[in-house]
Amino acid sequence: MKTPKYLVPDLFMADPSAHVFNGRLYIYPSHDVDAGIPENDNGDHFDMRDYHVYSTDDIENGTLVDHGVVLDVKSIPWSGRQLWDSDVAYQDGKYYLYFSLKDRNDVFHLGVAVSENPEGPFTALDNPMKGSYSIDPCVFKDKDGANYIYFGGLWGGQLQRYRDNKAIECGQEPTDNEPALCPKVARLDTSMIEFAGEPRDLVILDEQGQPLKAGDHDRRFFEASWMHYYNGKYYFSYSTGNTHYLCYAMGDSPYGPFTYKGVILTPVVGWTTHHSICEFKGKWYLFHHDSVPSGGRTWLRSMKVVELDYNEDGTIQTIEGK
Ligand code: FUB
Repeated sequence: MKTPKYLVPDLFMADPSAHVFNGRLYIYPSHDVDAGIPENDNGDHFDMRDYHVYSTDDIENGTLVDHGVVLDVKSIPWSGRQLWDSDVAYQDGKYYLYFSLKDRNDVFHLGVAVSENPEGPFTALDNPMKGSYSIDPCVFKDKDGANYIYFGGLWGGQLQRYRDNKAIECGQEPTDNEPALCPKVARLDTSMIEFAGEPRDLVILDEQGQPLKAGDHDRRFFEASWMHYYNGKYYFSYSTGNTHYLCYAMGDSPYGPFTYKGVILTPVVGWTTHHSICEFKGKWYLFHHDSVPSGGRTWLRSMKVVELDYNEDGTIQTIEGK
């Protein structure tokens, strides 16, 4: 499948996180709504209220099953507003849905909801993950079975309000010549609902081995973390936010450091770009979204899929977003 294909253009599903469970492909998107909220840098126009789950046994030509609403914001005990990006992991007979949500003080945290089935429904825990902040969780299971959670997002995602995992008085991005703010990574403990230790910075280096600078807007991390493993290497991929690229960096450990390698997807129609990368039936796919079906309304996005190609040296071939 070399041409990107929309998955459910009539319903606005964004931020797709794809995984294979029991030989079937599952997609966990955000569910965009037209809340009538004007667009701003805080992302208030992304006022999502529930999640659906999709699954298929043939992503190229098969039917995509909509498993319906699997978690509603009203059923989350600590909810304020805005159910943003999520991801799902499996461990010991249970499926854990990690999600981004603001509490009643308008502070983003990561929440967890649990199910016995990959298609849900999911039941949310009473409280957010202890010590969690910001948005866009992604969970990666390493070869040894350990699970790692990656998270963070700038601007509306509130990452600039923290340093060393603590809230600061005046949340600001570093100046252009300082190192960029890093995405966070923590190993999950065996309960799957807590960090095993303090989240660490996931450092992205340039070709000289120096951390990317905050002013390097075409390459520095903004949001939408994803981790995958291919041919002996760890790939951390992410969005550059205000410059709208999906980029990637390669490393030798789930903690990094990672070295910036290039662009996976050039800017799409719509402000945000977001993705996941998943192998299914021997092919690698990029799941992403754009705002073409909604006529360019940035807050009404539609998920897409396209095959991903690697070069012999392990680098990824760039896909055109428009
Ligand atoms: O869907 C809301 C936010 O937009 C996500 O959490 C970000 O990654 C961006 O896609």
